[in-house]
Amino acid sequence: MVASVRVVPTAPIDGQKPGTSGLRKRVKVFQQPHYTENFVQSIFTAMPTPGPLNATIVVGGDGRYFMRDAIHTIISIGAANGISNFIIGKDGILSTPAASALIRKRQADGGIILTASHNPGGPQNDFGIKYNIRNGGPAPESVTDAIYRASCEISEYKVTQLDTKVDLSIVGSQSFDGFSVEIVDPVQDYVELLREIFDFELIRDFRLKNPNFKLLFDALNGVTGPYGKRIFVEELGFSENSSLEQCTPLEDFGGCHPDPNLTYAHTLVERVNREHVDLGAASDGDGDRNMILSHDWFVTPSDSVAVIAHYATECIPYFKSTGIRGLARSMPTSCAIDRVAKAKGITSLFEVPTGWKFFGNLMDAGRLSICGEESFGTGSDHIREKDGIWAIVAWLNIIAYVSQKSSNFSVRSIMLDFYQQYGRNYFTRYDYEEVDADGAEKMITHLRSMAYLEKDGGIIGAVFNGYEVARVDDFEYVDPIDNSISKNQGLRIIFTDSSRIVFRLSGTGSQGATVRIYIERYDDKHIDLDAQVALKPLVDNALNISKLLEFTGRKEPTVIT
Ligand code: VG1
Ligand code: CO
Repeated sequence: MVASVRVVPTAPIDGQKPGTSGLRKRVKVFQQPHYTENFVQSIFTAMPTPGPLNATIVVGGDGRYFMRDAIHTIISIGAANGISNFIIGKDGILSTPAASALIRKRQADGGIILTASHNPGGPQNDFGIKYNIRNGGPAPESVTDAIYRASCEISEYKVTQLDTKVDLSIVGSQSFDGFSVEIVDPVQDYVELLREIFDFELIRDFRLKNPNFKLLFDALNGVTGPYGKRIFVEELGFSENSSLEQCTPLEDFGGCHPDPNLTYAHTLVERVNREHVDLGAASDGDGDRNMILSHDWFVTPSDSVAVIAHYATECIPYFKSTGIRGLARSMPTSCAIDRVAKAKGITSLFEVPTGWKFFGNLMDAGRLSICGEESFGTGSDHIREKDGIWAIVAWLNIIAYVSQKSSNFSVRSIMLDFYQQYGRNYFTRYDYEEVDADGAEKMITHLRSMAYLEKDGGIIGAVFNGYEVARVDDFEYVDPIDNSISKNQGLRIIFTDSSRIVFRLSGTGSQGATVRIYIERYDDKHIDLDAQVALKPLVDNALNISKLLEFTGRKEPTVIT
């Protein structure tokens, strides 16, 4: 136990409730006196049994502004609460998937990840703190609720007084009075893991046989730069000059929004089109998201996970050996993966609320191998977070495999083949960012009242633009492993042809409210329409039924995916 511990009196601070993925606020909020300290102490207070005494935790983040300060606070408060061993990425750097992998590999008791993911960084922007449990995944709601309760009751926190500051820049072990700190290479263990999962040899071979194949990876100045360089260039042999973009992690992500979608990653999209890139890819600030595209196709994340599931046991060594234990998606994600499950006779198929934390229990129980979210999240049970680089390498592995059998191995041909077999789930998402929180709440209340009306008829049976409403509900999930219940996870309007519209408020924004509308329609006859054209009548229905303009004053979405 640490000798020099000081107790600092404090009082609860409002609003320290973790959202979809940790506590995310403006940096300025975290910098307020006691703010970060209170929350970090609340994590240790609520840490699942046996608690922090003599525990080992992994700490690291996406390199954003304020991360180093937060790491020193975590060491100080953690050691004072009994943590005996901190495993920290060099310079504090760990991508979210690498942190998850490290927690698992080193059998740590948990981890703290410093990131606000795809939210912009820098002094005027966002910071975030997320607690992960010993399986390497985001804490479930029972734990995040306990953290929140602790933050509402806090009256003091403990700090350690150190003679020398921990040096984050030197790989190796450092001993302090009562605890130790181990600084690790953030990339090494992660690369070793991917080497075991994928057929690197096949991809290298493919690259040699197809020297004109162009890969372009954009880290959006986030944490994945060093990972991308190591894997795409050093391991797989792609050219550093032409294949990497924005691969140096910056504290403010170069002023960009490190969110891999068509709006915020537009420089990548433009380069992919201009240079006729065969596989364009990006990941977000903390490296758990991914976007896949080519000069003639954009792969929706819902399709991406379905395609990976389709090919997994044919060509990805990890799944060849484990088989597919089950598949899953978040509720708003399109049902493309359900069709793969059906065709392959996979009965273990789950629809969970938004947020990766809901997949962890299923994986731990051996009932889930591959899963995804429409929000550019794809992953598997190799770790307990979504994994951006994993998804990109999965695509390379699949392309290399397809190229052995056919000369049509472009992203576009792979997608069209997939639709030929399964039909197409057209999908789009409209985001309205930073809308007035009050208006957004009122809109949800309006929609919810329709769900309750269902019992009395309500809009059931009403026809909008030719689509007849079959059902309206508010998604509720009962975890099949621990029976915990999550209510109010999204309003769904489901039509008789299985088309649907889903409404949710974001749980990761830091300012006002973000309204998300998800729209989906299945078609097995016309598979190569433009998605926005195919979905236009449903988009109109969504706007009409929700009265979005009336409640929020917004005419246009901020982002369309
Ligand atoms: C969003 C996405 C969700 C994702 C979450 C965290 O949440 O919709 O699918 O799991 O971000 O991703 P929300 O509540 O804003 O819709 V990340 O890359 O921020 O860890
Ligand atoms: Co992220």
